Amino acid sequence: MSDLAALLDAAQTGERRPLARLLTAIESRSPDVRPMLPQLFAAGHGAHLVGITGPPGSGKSTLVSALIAEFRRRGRRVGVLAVDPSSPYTRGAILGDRIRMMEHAADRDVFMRSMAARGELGGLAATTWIAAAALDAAGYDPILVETVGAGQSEVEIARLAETTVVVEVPEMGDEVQAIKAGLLEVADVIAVNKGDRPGAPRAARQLRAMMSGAGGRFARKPPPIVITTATSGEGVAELADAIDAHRSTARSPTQSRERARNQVARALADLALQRAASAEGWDATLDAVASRELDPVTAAERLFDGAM
Ligand SMILES: Nc1nc2c(ncn2[C@@H]2O[C@H](COP(=O)(O)OP(=O)(O)OP(=O)(O)O)[C@@H](O)[C@H]2O)c(=O)[nH]1
Ligand SMILES: [Mg+2]
Repeated sequence: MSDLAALLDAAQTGERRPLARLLTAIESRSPDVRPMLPQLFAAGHGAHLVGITGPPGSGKSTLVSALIAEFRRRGRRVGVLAVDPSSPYTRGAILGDRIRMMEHAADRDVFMRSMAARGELGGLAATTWIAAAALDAAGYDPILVETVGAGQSEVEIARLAETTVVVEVPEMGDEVQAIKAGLLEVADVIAVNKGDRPGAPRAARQLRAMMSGAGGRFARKPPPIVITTATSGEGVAELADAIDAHRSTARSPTQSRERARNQVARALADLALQRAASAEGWDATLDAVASRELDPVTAAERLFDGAM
């Protein structure tokens, strides 16, 4: 990874290959990346980082593709990261995404990248964050991050995004409803996709009632709900408007600080674990906890304080 500045300059003009190599280094957690981080973050232009999440098959990739088209019409250069925490080995979903977004493959002002899971969840969130920083430094804005599935990692990645779009579909079974509740808490904008289905307006009304219910768990201002049909593009301009409108809210001092806190907390947890795991006494400590001679909290305290 010779010259980061030259690489970023080239990327600004639509030269995607060096940027693709940088993302490979980030994804594989190359030791070359760490020394670049200060320069990478300093080179950022302040791109809007948008998370797109929701139940499997709700149309996230189709919607991302439609959003790319909409933002391109608005003269923006668009970066896309498709993150798949659930399947480190099978790349089926990601291949599907590639095909779905293929219509933008020839556009030099669109950069798309699939990121597969490597290692633990927290690591994936951190890697995604650095990849987004690289796209920001390369002049893409907005950066759309699609996460597949519905679990802990989605919520974690959503917490790093400035604006989180949760994609729902009408006529969901109870099972999906349960997943939904957790995701709705992180929603800044809700897209009720598959708007061509008859249940869409009703689903939107139900969600609205649920989100604005007095004394409910959603104490904050309810997010806007937009009905979209990703396959035809209907409602996608409104969705892009809602995303753009949320940008300034996301950048209030309180929210910026909250995000900074999450990023630093994540990095700190990774660092503590990394240091402790390479310290002397790690194996002995694990053995002591396994044999119940030591409780895990005391063990962690001792490792953190370097006392093992
Ligand atoms: N009728 C209808 N079908 C849609 C719409 N949007 C997406 N689909 C279809 O829904 C299916 C799933 O779409 P994807 O975009 O792959 O959904 P996804 O949420 O990215 O799926 P995963 O990444 O696997 O979780 C595809 O067959 C799409 O063509 C829509 O607005 N209306
Ligand atoms: Mg998808």
